[in-house]
Amino acid sequence: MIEEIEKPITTKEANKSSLSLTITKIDDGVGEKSELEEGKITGGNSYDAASKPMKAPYSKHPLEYSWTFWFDSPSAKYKQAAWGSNIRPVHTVSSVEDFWSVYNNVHQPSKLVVGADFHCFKNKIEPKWEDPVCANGGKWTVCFARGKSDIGWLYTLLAMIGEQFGCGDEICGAVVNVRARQEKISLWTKNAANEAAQLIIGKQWKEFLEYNDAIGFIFHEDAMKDRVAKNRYTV
Ligand code: MGP
Repeated sequence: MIEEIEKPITTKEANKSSLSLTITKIDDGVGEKSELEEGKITGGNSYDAASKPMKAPYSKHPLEYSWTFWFDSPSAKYKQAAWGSNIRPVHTVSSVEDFWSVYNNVHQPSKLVVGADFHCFKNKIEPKWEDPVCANGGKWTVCFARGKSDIGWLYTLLAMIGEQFGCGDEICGAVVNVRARQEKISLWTKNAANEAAQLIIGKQWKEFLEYNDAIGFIFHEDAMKDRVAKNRYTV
């Protein structure tokens, strides 16, 4: 038997139906055994495989897009001359079930080593300014104290893969940067000049995260020229 259940994230999240995802639990057949022990009539020899009830075929719940997780190891990074030469794709997920199996088996940001960058981008988009899809884009950034971004990271992932953003096609992906004093989550988008789309995404993201401070949007083309680029939009 296949039973659909809602995976609880936190008690608070129970009210956030927009961020909940469905996972599938497969009955292991123990329930059938106990029913037989209670003496229910099964239509003949209960050990006859042919008389067993048919099991529904198991199918995963596909995501709108496939998503690739990338990791940038800090230990190797600081030995490299070229930025990004050590960013590696680690997993690609295409279903709700795949997402949870990866999420449940990788460290949350609070457990990552200082200097780590962990990315989740639409498949085939590299988490770099140089990627053709990102080249004219930009990013919104939210900041958390060290060890405090785990829930924000999860809510960001769920909002992205669950297609919760009004202009979902604009989204490239998200990255969490773990630094000594803070953890930053950035949401990368495609067309930085499309102010209306960016403002919709920025406002929605703050709502999903219940983040009350102002957040800023930086154009990648500005970041390429200036290490401390100015925000072009603020919400
Ligand atoms: P950052 O990692 O976005 O900022 O960029 P952060 O986290 O404030 O800095 P950090 O020192 O704590 O990591 C830092 C620098 O990395 C930039 O100024 C660039 O030199 C380089 N860099 C960052 N990104 C995202 C890119 C990129 O996509 N392409 C290239 N070529 N360099 C990048």
